[in-house]
Amino acid sequence: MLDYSLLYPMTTPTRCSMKLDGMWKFSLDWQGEGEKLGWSKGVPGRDMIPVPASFQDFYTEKAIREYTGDMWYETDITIPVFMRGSDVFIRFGAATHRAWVYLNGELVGEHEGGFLPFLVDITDKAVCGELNRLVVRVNNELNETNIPCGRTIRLENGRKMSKPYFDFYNYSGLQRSVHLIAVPKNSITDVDLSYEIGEGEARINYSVSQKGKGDVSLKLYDEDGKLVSEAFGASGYMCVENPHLWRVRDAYLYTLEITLSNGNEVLDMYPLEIGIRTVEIKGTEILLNGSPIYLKGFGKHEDSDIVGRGFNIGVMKRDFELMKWIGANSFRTSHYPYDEEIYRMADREGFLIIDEVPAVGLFESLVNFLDAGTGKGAKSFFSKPTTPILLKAHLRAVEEMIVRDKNHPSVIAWSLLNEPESTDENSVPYFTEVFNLARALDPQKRPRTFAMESNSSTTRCRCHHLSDFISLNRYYGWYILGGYEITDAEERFKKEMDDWAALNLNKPFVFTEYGADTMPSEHKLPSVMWSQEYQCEVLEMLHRVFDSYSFVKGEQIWNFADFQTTEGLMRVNGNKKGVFTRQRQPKDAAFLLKKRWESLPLDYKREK
Ligand code: GCB
Repeated sequence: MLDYSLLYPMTTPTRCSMKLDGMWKFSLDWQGEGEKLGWSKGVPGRDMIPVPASFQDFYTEKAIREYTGDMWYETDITIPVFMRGSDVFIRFGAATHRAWVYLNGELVGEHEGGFLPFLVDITDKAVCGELNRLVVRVNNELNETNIPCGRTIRLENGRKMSKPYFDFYNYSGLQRSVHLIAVPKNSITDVDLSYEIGEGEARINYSVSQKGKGDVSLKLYDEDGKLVSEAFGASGYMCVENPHLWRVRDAYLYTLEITLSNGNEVLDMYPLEIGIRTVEIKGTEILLNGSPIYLKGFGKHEDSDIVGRGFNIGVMKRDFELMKWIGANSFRTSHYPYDEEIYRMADREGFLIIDEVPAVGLFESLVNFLDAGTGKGAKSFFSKPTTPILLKAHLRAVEEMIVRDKNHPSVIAWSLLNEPESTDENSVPYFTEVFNLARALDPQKRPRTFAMESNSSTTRCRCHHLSDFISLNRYYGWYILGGYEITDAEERFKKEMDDWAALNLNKPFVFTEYGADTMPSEHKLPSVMWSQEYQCEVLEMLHRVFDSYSFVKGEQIWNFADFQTTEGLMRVNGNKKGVFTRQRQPKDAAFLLKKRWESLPLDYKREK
């Protein structure tokens, strides 16, 4: 179990949270000698870099952009005297892919996994009232014992290079905010919430975890700041009369104020924005508050010019405005959990999230997206000697993701893998552990799924029985029978859907990927692949098929925007399947989707 709290960092009457973002000293460790040379006490050179950001796209030298290995960050922080007597932590929003943290030259913490937060306890090491030197060694090498999977090779010139088993650039560094936080000795560490909605009333079941002593009490305020319910004790329930439910694109957020006190003394206070809603799967329906919904939206990436995968609040705002404009209601955090701000915004805007753990590349292939279409399987990815270590990292990431995100009303499902090699018997015990852990950790028992590539067909996939709804990534008309063969692609696609229908799984299906690479510069009549016209034709063909199967309950196109990948023959300065360009301007397909999505009701394909 996690030994630290993942509550979102906030300043409250009892807590203090300070962002350490800004320019940090930065040095690449070309020889891998930083540790030996004592860089943990101070990073050499004069270069500085913004935090949060990926380090790669600032520089003009290719060897720096492609750098693989250790990189060192340093900042000096004054820890205020008023933090004395509190528990003091450094909280990293993420460090990609692993990090060692030093305070005043001493190793104070380490973490593996590049897309989830971790806390480093510096209570006994921090010198309050003085400057403290914070140094972080970050390593961005890919391997098969951590997620996402890949390899690190050595070029003839001795330099290392990343070979991802996935289709996005290996952006890395301190890509999310870093906070200095002070928390009282007796503190609230976590809260579990689940909802039951009845006639004119909702029940909020809760369970608060704490460190140290103190009595728990809870107050629930509506959006006008009116107290609507109260409860006492570390676990129990609260009732809300005539609740204002959290709905799709019509969010309503209550504030749950959790207090830890000793008589009249408030020991800790933490406010959490919550939405009252339920999610469940019934037959082939996805139900939100008991009513059927149809998902319209995107697979996305955290990816933009200059800062790469670094969190950019302006880009986030633009993305949400575009998603509203186009009539989307949902997205998948392909292929890793995103920055926490994005979930907070989705909570406020009423978007639905399929939250994905960074388990991508669990298929030994550098061109997964190509092999997927050939029907050729990999070589039993889940029976390697390293598999148990990989599984441990995977389970840990599932735990960190669920602990971090379980209270967001926007999160309606967990995606536990993307396009894994699920055709081998050895995948079954591995997947079973991952799926069981997600069920055990989630107080709301949200639906679980994994995104399946084409090899994972009706006859070959060994694991789809574990999914509460089936997520298909399908590229008919692109990797499979593209161009003039598109008519055959449609027939082949219908044949596959008929095969799924014949299995009678009685589960909803969601297309978590479909699309076509498209150069915004290209127009052609009649169409050719890569032209804007062709992207629209592929979508029309695919939508026709989606529309003719009643158990298809969602479509999330690949991708929201063009994004950076490793360079190669199949990629023109990145993946161009965006509906928007990387600069967030529409391609023609955006207008086609807007017309379709604005016309599809939320309960599209509701069963009578
Ligand atoms: C996929 C992958 C995604 C790729 C996409 C593509 O199946 O899940 O990461 O970017 O295909 O465009 O090939």
